[in-house]
Amino acid sequence: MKKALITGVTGQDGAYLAQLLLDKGYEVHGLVRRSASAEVVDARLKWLGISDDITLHDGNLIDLPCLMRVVREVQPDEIYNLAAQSFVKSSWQQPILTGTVTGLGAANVLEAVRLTAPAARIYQASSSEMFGLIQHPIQSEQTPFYPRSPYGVAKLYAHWMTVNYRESFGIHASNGILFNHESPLRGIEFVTRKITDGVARIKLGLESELALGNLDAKRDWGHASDYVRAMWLMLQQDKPGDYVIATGRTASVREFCQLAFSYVGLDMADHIVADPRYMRPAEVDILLGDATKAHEKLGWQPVATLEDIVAEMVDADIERLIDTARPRHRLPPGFRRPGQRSEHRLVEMAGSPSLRYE
Ligand code: NAP
Ligand code: G4F
Repeated sequence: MKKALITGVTGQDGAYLAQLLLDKGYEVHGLVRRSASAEVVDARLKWLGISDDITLHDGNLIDLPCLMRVVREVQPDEIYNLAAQSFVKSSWQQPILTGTVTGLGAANVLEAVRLTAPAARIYQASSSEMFGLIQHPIQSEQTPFYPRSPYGVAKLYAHWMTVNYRESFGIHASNGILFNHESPLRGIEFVTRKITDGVARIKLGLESELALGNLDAKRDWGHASDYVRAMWLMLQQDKPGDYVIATGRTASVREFCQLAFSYVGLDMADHIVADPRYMRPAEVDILLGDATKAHEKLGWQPVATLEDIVAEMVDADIERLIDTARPRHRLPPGFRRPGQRSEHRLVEMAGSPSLRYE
């Protein structure tokens, strides 16, 4: 049985990847950082119904001895480094933390593997945010990088460290340059989930407005479940490499709003308000990926369309909010009734109105 270690297992991609690897028969281990809200830390894993199937290890990406201990104990065949401070807007407020976790943290993972399990294969979660101020209208593995945020700069350091460890030490380390990918498990602070949660609230009469920043920004949006399949495929190759993963279609935040509001029969013009708090000091205006290499070498293709993604996310948010509003006997945090995972998981994943990121 193959063993995989996922850092960032409690995040969107970590949860979908863990599910994929369990389905493939892997023994799945995850690194989890200590939280005072331990009862909600594995909410996404519970939502997918897999929290009991994963071995969780207490640890943090910035603690190299701890990473070495976990890697030595698990001796994984594959390591997926998904952990990061991943919210671009926060990276201007927390540039040093972002550099430490998202940049140096990746170097810690590479170093832990080099010192304790050099035969393990590594996936590094690189990002289309590294293209930033785009140097070519369609971005591929050959397109020069020009990051526009502390997050993008940190990811670029991690990207080149991964290339460097591959070339210096012969480690099987691959970078997945993933364009934006979304799902019902997306964090509430990212624009797509903020929109689908907002649309659901407006549809249910809980709110009337949705405040957003730059509606003209364009992104190449795919589905997280398609993109974690690409991660796995990269580590099944005889030789490591770097791959762009994208759909080849770009759409603006405005178009995403139109799709989401019209899906529930509403007109976005009646509800969207512009709020400068959500503008960024430097913007990535447009991203559009060319995943030809992944199509040809990995045999990877995305399945979900943007319309599919919008529909799934809006439906899930409506379901969560209805479930949250329904009065019932609440169980203590961390507990669930046997065989009744749906009730608890929906409460845990519902966006909190008080939790609003600028
Ligand atoms: P996410 O939902 O924000 O998950 C990030 C994960 O990292 C969470 O499990 C988080 O733990 C963990 N983490 C944060 N700081 C940590 C630390 N110091 N030590 C250990 N774990 C830590 O992100 P995602 O959307 O799944 O993305 C996965 C990876 O792909 C990230 O590296 C992201 O930057 C990259 N990426 C994402 C996209 C996208 O569109 N989603 C595109 C390109 C690249 P907590 O649960 O405790 O917060
Ligand atoms: O959803 P976003 O916050 O994602 P962003 O910045 O593109 O980053 C995501 O994708 C990267 C891959 O390219 C990942 F590496 C990264 O970890 C993350 O997953 O913002 C998307 C766009 C931006 O242009 C932003 O300015 O939406 C625009 N936007 C407009 N109004 C907003 C809002 N973004 C947020 N979060 N909130 C708004 O109210």
